[in-house]
Amino acid sequence: MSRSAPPDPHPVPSRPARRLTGVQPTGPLQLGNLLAAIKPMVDSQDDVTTVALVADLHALTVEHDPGAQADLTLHVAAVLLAAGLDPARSILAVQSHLPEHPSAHYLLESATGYGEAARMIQFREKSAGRDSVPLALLSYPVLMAADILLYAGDGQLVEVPVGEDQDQHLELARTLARRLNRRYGATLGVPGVRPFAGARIMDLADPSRKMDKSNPSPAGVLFVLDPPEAVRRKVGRAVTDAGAGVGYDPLTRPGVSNLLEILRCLLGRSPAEVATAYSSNSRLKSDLTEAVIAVLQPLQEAYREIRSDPAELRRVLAGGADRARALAAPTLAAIQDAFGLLPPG
Ligand code: AQP
Repeated sequence: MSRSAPPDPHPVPSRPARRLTGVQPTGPLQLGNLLAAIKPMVDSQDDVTTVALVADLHALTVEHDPGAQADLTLHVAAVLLAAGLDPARSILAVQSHLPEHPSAHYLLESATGYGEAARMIQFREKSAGRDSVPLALLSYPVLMAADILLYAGDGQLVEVPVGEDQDQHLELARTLARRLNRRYGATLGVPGVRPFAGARIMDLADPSRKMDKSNPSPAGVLFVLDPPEAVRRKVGRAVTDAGAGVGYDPLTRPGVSNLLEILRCLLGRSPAEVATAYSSNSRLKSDLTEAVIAVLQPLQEAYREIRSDPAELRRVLAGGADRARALAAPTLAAIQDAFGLLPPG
């Protein structure tokens, strides 16, 4: 007789109800951010409640320039809007404008074990061999859990556009919700948390590493504000691999496969399908250049217009913070109540 598994007390609902996208203002945004995180978010804003956070608190886990931080935050917000995020349909807010985030972070930290945080694979990898490790590097997954629970603490399924390397961090949000319920009698819903990994765009000059906005050698990084000449130069010099013709195989031909991957994201087709249209790398590069420029030019025009009216941008962000707070504040109040804190007033 087969024994069936006990039913999951917190089954994951099948339809995503919210999408939470955080973009860190750690540098000028690049094509990987746009194609894998921002575009899917913009395209789905009619289907799911979309919360886009300029994750400036997360940006502090790496060295940063205080003199440039506020402008980078405005840059990220303006790119999101220029890419089509509609502040009337979606919520766009700056993480540090919402004291709910650090408040929830601290409370969740007090329910997280040191060993539990230190065992996270990302922490072990990022801290390995360093003399000095900021405490924030240890605790940022708890801040991520706070971000998630604040918008999904009613048990909704929330989608977070991160790669599988973040699975452990996403699961932490569920673990902490369960723990707060069990240990402190909270009544948080345990959210379903689903990563959605879009394409992974690699560096044009070194296709073994991810395209990255804070790469100190940006020759292989296509920034969303790059002018057409820069796009032509960077794509023209992109590393391709030895081998006849154009074929898609990320393992043996990472350079050309990356170019196909970018082109298929821009055209909405499969990389193999795109590959069949080309017999030479130079044709592929020139079509890719034009496709990138065609996507970036209208975005850059919209971006310039948005940045030309700083007061309006600040007004949009203030409105977004109000709307974000309406979702986040009740969850924070429930967590504070579970910890037995005296309510104000
Ligand atoms: N190369 C990439 N390919 C696909 N997706 C990418 N993302 C970033 N780079 C690529 C996705 O963009 C979203 C926002 O990223 P982030 O700003 O939160 O942090 P990140 O992943 O660390 O981005 P960068 O550009 O690589 O910047 P830094 O320099 O800060 O490390 C995320 O959904 C991310 O997966």
